[in-house]
Amino acid sequence: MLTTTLAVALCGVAMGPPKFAPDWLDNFNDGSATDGSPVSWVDSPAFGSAFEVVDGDLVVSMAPGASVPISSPRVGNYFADGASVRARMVAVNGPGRYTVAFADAETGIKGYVASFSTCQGGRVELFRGDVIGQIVYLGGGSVLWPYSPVDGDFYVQLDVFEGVVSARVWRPGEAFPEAAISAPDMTYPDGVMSIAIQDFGSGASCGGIGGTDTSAVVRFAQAASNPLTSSGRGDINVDGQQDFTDVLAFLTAFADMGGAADLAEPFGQWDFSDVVAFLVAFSE
Ligand SMILES: [Ca+2]
Ligand SMILES: [Ca+2]
Ligand SMILES: [Ca+2]
Repeated sequence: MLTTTLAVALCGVAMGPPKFAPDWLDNFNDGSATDGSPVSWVDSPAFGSAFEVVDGDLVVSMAPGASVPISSPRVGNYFADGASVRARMVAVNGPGRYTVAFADAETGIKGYVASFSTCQGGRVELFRGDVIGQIVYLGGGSVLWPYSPVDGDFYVQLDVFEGVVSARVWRPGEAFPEAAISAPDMTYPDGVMSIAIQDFGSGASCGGIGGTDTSAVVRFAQAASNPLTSSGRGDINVDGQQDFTDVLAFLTAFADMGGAADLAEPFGQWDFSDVVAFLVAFSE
């Protein structure tokens, strides 16, 4: 009887419909971006790219001698019907543009780009690419923060679903924001996720000391076939996921009176309001 039940159960598992789940999240903690675990990062067909994993983060930099000051590694996992793509990163040696994109697998151009740049103290923009050299501007705006992208970690997210494309940017510790820019556009519903950074060279238009050494430190990147709506506030150990290791990390930081656990006023004090803030964030 038990054997029969087990056999039926196993049979049910084996014969169930295949569940294709292209969703992925790579936090680079395994030290490699090209090992297929969980995904493999490759060069964009459109731009040069230079990237390596350093201390559990993906460092994206300019390829030496790049004719176009853009570097764009990507993941070939294909999304057929929209995607939500996100990265948490740090801008290094701006001025520049730091983006996540969703574009076709063949050219790497046809699709959308959500950009955060050092212009105007932090500017969010949304673009559509059609062919090389032809970029359609879908919208932009300054971020109402008292800082620029060069001051620390930020999240940038692009959503492409059901004829609407949107971009948003927020900081660790902040609630998941409304889209900063939304545009009706249904030109490219499918594609793959990429990260792209652009060096602004002299930086004349956007401030900064120039040079061509812009890079981005990417804490994690992910792509999902449904909209990503969590803020990541409960992700204390910055691996892109909220799980029990974050609870342990919070408790450890709380006991040590570390900044990672000082989540609520009064700052500089570790009390029950910090615990409540963590639990609220963790339940998102
Ligand atoms: Ca890996
Ligand atoms: Ca985590
Ligand atoms: Ca506190």
